[in-house]
Amino acid sequence: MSEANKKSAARRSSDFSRERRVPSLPEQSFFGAWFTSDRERDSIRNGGHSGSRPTFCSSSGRADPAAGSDFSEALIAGLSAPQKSIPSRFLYDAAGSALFEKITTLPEYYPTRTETEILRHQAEEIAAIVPDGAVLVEFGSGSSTKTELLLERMENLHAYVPIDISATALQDAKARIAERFPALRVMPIEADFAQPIAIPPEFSTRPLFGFFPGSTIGNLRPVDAVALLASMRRTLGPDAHLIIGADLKKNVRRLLAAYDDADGVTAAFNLNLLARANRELDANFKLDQFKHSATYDMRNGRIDMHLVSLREQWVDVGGRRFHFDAGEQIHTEHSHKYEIDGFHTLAGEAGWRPQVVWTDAEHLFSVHVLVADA
Ligand code: AVJ
Repeated sequence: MSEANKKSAARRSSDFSRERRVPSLPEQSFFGAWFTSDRERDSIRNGGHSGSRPTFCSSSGRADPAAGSDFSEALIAGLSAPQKSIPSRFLYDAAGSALFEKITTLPEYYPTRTETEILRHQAEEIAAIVPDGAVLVEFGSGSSTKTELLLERMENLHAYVPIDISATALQDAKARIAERFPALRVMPIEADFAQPIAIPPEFSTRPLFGFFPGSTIGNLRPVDAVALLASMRRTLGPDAHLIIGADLKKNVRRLLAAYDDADGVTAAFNLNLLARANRELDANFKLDQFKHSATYDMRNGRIDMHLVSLREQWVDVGGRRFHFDAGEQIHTEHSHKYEIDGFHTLAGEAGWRPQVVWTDAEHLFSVHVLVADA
């Protein structure tokens, strides 16, 4: 059987199928960047709060404390452009994060549930790939809920390094994980994972495993996704692995339902951007004069979320007036969907090689193990 046929046979054959595996690389990492940031007793604060900010949010779904300061600037810039837009990272203030949590429990929103199922089913196999003494580094760890499924099986892990922009999320996660896994070192890093991160040198000589679940990678345009994956590869060093979740292409009706649920939770999540502008920036959006819309862009393989103006209107934001035509749209989020091969191509452009990929029985979602190219 050709390699391609073997692959498609594996894809058809069974639930949670393993699709491809290449031999593992040596286990030592030789990451050379020395850790120089300030170091606190149980958390490291590491860059990320200055300079340009990314156009996406952390997978934690937590509020980004630094985001409020540039919300005004980003909103005014976004509403001034011919095609109006608001960067998706602003979806996650406290109210938005709570709404996102609610989305993850909706019957229509399959990604969280399906990825969790895949991780639960494959935890043993994932743990078998991770050698004794390795360090697990999670990008945008949030509450670290999915991580516990892996930690349960990784008995000889040296340390867990959760990276998140929210200090509170890190503290809560650390406390819970330290209690549940008393032998495990937990060394949180408070940082924006979109920025380069320095792994403490005491860990950087060990086998490093990145973990980036949630299909957050899908919120980036492909060029930005490649840049982030390349940056993670630099953070983790030459012999690293990366365990990453990517949402798959599927029936369009199913995709649209996931982003426009019957209870209107996703609509509320999207409209919260305008409510947030009213709360924080002295804006006067009338929430009943805009509606949520989710469409699937076939050519780019992505869901686009918009807020649509229901009539011609003017809105004040921080002392400026913005005009909206009836039917005019504000773009608020991309959520890219991949084929397995397409995702491998993307990872390859960032210097990662596929080692193994798992999907669920319905082929809704994929979890990949990637290995850094030499
Ligand atoms: C958690 C950012 C990956 O794109 O599916 C959910 C965000 N947006 N419903 C996604 C989201 C609308 C979610 N991510």
